[in-house]
Amino acid sequence: GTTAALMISTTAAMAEGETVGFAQIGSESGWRAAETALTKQQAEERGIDLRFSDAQQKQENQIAAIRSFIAQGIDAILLAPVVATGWDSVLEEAQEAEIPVVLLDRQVDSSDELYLTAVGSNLVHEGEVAGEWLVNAVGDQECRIVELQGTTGSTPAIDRKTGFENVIAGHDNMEIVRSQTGDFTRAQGKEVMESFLQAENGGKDICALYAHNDDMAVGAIQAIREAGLAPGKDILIVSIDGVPDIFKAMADGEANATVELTPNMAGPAFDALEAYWADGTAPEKFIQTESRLFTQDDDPMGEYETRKGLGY
Ligand code: GZL
Repeated sequence: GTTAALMISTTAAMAEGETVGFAQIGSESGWRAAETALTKQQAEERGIDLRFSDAQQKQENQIAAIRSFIAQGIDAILLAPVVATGWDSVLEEAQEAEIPVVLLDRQVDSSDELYLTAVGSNLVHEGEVAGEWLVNAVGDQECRIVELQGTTGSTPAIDRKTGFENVIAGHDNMEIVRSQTGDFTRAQGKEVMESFLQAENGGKDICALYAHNDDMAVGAIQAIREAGLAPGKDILIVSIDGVPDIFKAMADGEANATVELTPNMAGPAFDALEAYWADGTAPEKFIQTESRLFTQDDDPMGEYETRKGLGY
């Protein structure tokens, strides 16, 4: 009725004119670029003035950006923390300044008293979904697995490793024989995969690659092709994010599975902030987004067409 409509418009109006600082990690992956694009779009739609900082994947730059936002006296801070440790003091400074902080897509090891809420996926579950797919794909064959880890010390790298290992632990025919960080980028994913291929009989001894994100998988696919092997066939490929290019690779038979991570973390974050600004509502400390498995059976070309251009 009218009252409800009035309430909604009032709440939405509460966001009008608010200023939010976004301490973003960088643009290391297609997924990260999409998260940034969607955050800017959401701010625009809600009449929020967004101040944006790209830290080039350096924690010290994120901390400096937060201090600058505090000095500007803004109304809230969004932080995608590049690594889990080292945030206590700057989060305490934001708390002293009474500026709410919302974490996006990664976690921190600081007390949850130091931030309003965190919006993200269940990172351990993503690793488990990836592991379960590979267990089903491999059956009881021997499978030597190589792993491209995300950024060292980041919660996705830690938790996606844990989840995957939990699942394959019960299968003696499956073993991770090499594991190294590719820092979530295509370039480093390719470079590290080249070293894995050389170390593993030109890749002939590798059954599967588990990459903590699609961008490293796409880089690795190029390395596998250049080594004269068929990615997606000679070496199975499973990764996480659901960016357009992994669906393109699936459509070409060069990748096998991905676990989707929504790039829209800002929607739930701004909803929580609008409620908090309106009447001090304190949200749950963790707002979990969905994770869905996609394989070559899920119309990858259609998924590619749907996703490309969405800011990736
Ligand atoms: C995961 C997110 C990761 C993405 C990568 O929540 O932090 O960071 O999976 C990105 O693509 O680099």
